[in-house]
Amino acid sequence: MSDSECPTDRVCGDEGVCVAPDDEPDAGDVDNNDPDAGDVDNNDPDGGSDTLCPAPTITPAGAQNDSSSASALPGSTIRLDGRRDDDAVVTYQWRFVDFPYSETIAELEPKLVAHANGTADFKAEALGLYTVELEVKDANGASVCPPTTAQVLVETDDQIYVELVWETPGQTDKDASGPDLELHYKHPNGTWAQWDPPLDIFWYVPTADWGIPGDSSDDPVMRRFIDHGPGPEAIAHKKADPLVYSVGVYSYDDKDFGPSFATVRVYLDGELADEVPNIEMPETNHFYEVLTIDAGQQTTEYLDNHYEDFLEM
Ligand SMILES: [Ca+2]
Ligand SMILES: [Ca+2]
Repeated sequence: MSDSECPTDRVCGDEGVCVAPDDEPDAGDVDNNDPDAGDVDNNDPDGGSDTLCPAPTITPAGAQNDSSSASALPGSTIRLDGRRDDDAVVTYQWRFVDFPYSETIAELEPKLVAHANGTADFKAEALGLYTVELEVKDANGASVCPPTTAQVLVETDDQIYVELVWETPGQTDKDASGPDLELHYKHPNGTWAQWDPPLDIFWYVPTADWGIPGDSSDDPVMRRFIDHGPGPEAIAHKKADPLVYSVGVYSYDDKDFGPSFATVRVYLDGELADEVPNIEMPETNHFYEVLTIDAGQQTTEYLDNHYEDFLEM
């Protein structure tokens, strides 16, 4: 197509579409009508706002998804894809607008690894909603599309799921290896931190054969543990006998950073059932009995017991 094929008041635009002369590309104009820039009220007869400014897709690793929302299990690697169908030279800028505990523990923002081709990935450890925003910019740094978002809800259907996160105000160097807290989950017949019989689940006893012997579907599992903040550590009990289990937090090593402040969340059948925020863990060897979980009643009850010099490990 050429200008002569267009009506008298139109010219042939870059995409072979007749456009008003004013709509010709205008470098640096953010709110532009540049058909190459893929703006939403563009002149692309194919409805180019969809192909040039697509919402990113969000997909747990190993799954299939072509939409901008998904659900995933904790610990999943999440792949974002904002690639465009055209060959315009653009850069892709991603940022989290929301993630679990974002209002209280900023350090829990996952590391988002962006690739030049318009994909990105991150690991979603904590349960909850993650929202990522994508901005596509041209060579001049101008936005070529309105920001778009993608969301993934990290959830589980375990009967009991306990999550521990923590922050340490005295740790000013956020890159340093911060204090090490431990999540504990104890059978009613167990003793804290004893591993024989294995009735307290923590990093040293990450799983045990509870319930029906030889049947692993009713065993508790330490899903994640980590030797520094901010966590999360998590224990999953997919199918629990109708007993009363206890949750504890131990300060294994404060690493001379002073008190840490822990939050414990309890999910029952996938729903947030209880949260104990802002638990002060003053120093190494401090133990806190947080609460009990009645798996028969599906209820929780606070213990709120602090112990100094509790364990000699
Ligand atoms: Ca730990
Ligand atoms: Ca078992």
